[in-house]
Amino acid sequence: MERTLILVKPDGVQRNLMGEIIGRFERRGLKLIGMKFMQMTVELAEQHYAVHKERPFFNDLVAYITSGPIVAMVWEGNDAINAARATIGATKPVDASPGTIRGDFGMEIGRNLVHGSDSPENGVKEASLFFSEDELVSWNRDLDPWIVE
Ligand code: DAT
Ligand code: MG
Repeated sequence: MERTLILVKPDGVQRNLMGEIIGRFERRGLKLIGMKFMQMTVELAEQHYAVHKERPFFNDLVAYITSGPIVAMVWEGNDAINAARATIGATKPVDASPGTIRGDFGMEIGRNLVHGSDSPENGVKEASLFFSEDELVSWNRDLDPWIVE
């Protein structure tokens, strides 16, 4: 079972797209195991985006992600990483297919609405940056046999 950290970024919150974005993961069949509404500190943002530290856009990225509240979530499922990234769409919203979150709502890479982990290892690592293990909920979803064979 994989875990992915999903963030509704500050533009998603400000544009009243929280429910729309969360609903897409929910309807897809991923299972929510953790959620919080919060504002990221610069310190957390620098940790979360540490791999991009040397990139020219790093400071803008940190300023954007800390500019307002976000929704941080952990979703679980078989192939959760690929399922979530397909639902999110390409990094550059103009390249993202219609039907994806970025393809339906985004115009620019610096306002691309949502984050999703890019590997199972990073899913676990990123989830633990935002959530302690006791903030994650293990629960049975009665619908599961209709989603997971
Ligand atoms: P993703 O968010 O699709 O996983 P990423 O991990 O490569 O993309 O980059 C993290 C974020 O950094 C991305 O959502 C937007 C920003 N970013 C990436 N490449 C960029 C670029 N060339 N110019 C500006 N911002 C960029
Ligand atoms: Mg990434």
